[in-house]
Amino acid sequence: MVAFSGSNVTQVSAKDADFGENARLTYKIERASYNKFQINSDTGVILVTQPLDFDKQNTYSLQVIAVDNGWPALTGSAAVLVTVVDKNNHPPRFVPISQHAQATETAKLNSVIHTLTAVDRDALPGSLRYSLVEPITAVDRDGRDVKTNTMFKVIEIIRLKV
Ligand SMILES: [Ca+2]
Ligand SMILES: [Ca+2]
Repeated sequence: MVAFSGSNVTQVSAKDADFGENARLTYKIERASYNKFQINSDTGVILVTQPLDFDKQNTYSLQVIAVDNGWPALTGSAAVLVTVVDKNNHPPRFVPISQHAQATETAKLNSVIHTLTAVDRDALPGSLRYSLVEPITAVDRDGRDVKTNTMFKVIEIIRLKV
């Protein structure tokens, strides 16, 4: 999950068996990792204050306390474990993005000429699917674009010669 600043995560509440000011509670985060969360001191609503990224860290442990307004003030505490839910927020990437493969002109049909690997921080290894994007373009040995029709003509000429 990528949660944006201000998103509600959860709400904690505490009970106080006293009355009046002795039961009026203020909520605080006593201990948290990375300062990514804030608690509304009156309501106990916990907010995300910085973006979360499952692929970097997928759980956060918070220690929250409720303090009453009595004298002396008394506190109660609770642990809140925040689990980040993954979203597909990273595109697949080829490394490097430009690659070179060689194939001999006598390469047999279906022989392997190159293996590409892409990485995606959301995906499990081996779970990506690959496909060629049409049109596939070609250049001749002088660097000129080869049109499909031209290619057919060349093949026809060779056949005629044979
Ligand atoms: Ca992805
Ligand atoms: Ca993700």
